[in-house]
Amino acid sequence: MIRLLFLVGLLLVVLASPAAAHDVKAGADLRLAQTIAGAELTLVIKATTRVPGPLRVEVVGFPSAPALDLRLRSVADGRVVQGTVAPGRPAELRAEETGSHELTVSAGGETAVIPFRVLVDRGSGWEFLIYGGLFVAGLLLVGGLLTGAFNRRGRSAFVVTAVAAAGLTVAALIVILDPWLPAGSPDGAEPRPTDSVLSRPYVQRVVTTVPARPAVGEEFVARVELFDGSTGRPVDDLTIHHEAMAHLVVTSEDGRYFRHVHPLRTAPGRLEVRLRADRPGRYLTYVELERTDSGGQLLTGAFTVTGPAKSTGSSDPAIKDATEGAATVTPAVPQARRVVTVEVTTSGTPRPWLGMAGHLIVRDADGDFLGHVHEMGAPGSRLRFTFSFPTPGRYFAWAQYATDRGITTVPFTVEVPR
Ligand SMILES: [Cu+2]
Repeated sequence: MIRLLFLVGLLLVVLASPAAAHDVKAGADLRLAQTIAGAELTLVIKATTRVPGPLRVEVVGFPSAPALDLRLRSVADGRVVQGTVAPGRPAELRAEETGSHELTVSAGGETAVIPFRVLVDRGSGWEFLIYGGLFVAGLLLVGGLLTGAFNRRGRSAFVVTAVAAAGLTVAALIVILDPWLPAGSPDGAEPRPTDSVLSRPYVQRVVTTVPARPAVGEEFVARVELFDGSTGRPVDDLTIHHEAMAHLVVTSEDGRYFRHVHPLRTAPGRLEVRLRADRPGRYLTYVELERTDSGGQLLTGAFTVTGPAKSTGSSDPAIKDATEGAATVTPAVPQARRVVTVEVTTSGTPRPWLGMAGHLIVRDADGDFLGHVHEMGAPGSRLRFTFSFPTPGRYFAWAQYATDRGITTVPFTVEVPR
C-alpha cells in the first residue's frame, strides 16, 4: 500500500512539470510593423524573464531595411539606455524595472515613440501551493516508506503516509482545477479597473497631410490624429492588432495607387507616415486599429494631391512594393454575398507577414467599402483567400505577401454583376 502511494506520488511529481497552464502573457514577444525611412519592417521586443536584465530588440526586415537608433526610457525613473538595431544585428538593451517604458526608434529623419510595458511573470500563489504540497508530500512519502520498511508496528508510518496523501490530494486538486483558478497578473502589468470598461467610446479621427495639399511626386506626411469620441482627448490606448498599432491603406480614387503601411506614433494619439503619390486627385485612406477593451475599428478619410501627373514608373520609390503576378477568382463571375475563392501563385517563398501568410484587401469603386481578409494557412507557393463581395459592382483588390526580397502586391479588379 505504502509502495503504491509512493509510486503515485512520484508520478505526480514527474507529471506536474512547471506550470504550462500558468502561461501569463508576459512570456510573449512584442512584434510591431513600422513603415520607417522608406522601409517596411517589423520591430521585435523580445520577452523578458528577469528584471533587472537584458532586453533584446530585433528587426525583421527586407534587404533594404535601414539600421534603427533605439532609445529605451523607463517612465518610472527616466533612466535611458541606447542602442542600434538592424536585420540580423539585434540590440541588447537593459531593463532595470518592470512596468511602463518608451522605446524611441529613429531612422532617416523619422522618429516613432512606442510605449510598452516590461512584464515579468511572477507566478501565482497557487503555483507555490502546488510545488510546496508536492515537495512536502514527496518528502513524507519517502519518510513513510523508510519508516514502514524499518518499523514493524507501522503506526507512525501510517500517520506520515496519511499526511503525505493529504498533501498530494491538495496539489493534485490544484493542478486539476488550475484552468479555473485566478491567474496572478505579471509583474509590471497595468492596474486594471475592477468595473467593466468593455465599451470605451469609438475613436474619432482627423486625416490630414503635411503640406496640406501635397504635389505629385513630392514626399508628404499623411497624419492621422485619434481622439476619444466622448472626452475629445487623444486616444493613446491602441492595442497591437495584426502586429501593428494601426494599418493604413491609401488608395487613389481610381484604384491605381495602393499603399498598405504602418504609421509611426509620433505623439499621443498621432500616427504619421511618409508617402509620395504619382497622380493628382483624391486619395482615400482607411485606418484599421483596435482600442484596448473595445474591439476593432475602421476609420476613413481623404486628401487631395495636386499638380500634373508624372509617369515615373514606380509610383513610390520609398516603399519597395514589387507589383507582379496574377490572381484567379473562382467562380470567374462572382455573385454578391456568395463565397468566392481567390488564388494567388507566389513568386519566391512567402514568409509570415503581420502574423499571416497573405493579406487580401478589397475596395469598391466609390471607396465606401473596404474589406480585408487573410490566408490562414501556412505560407506556400499558392495563397488562397475566401471572400464575399457585399453588393454588385466593380471592385479593386490587392493580394499581398512577403518574401525575403520584400513585399509583393498583386493588384486585380473584379466585376460583380447584378
Ligand atoms: Cu497592415
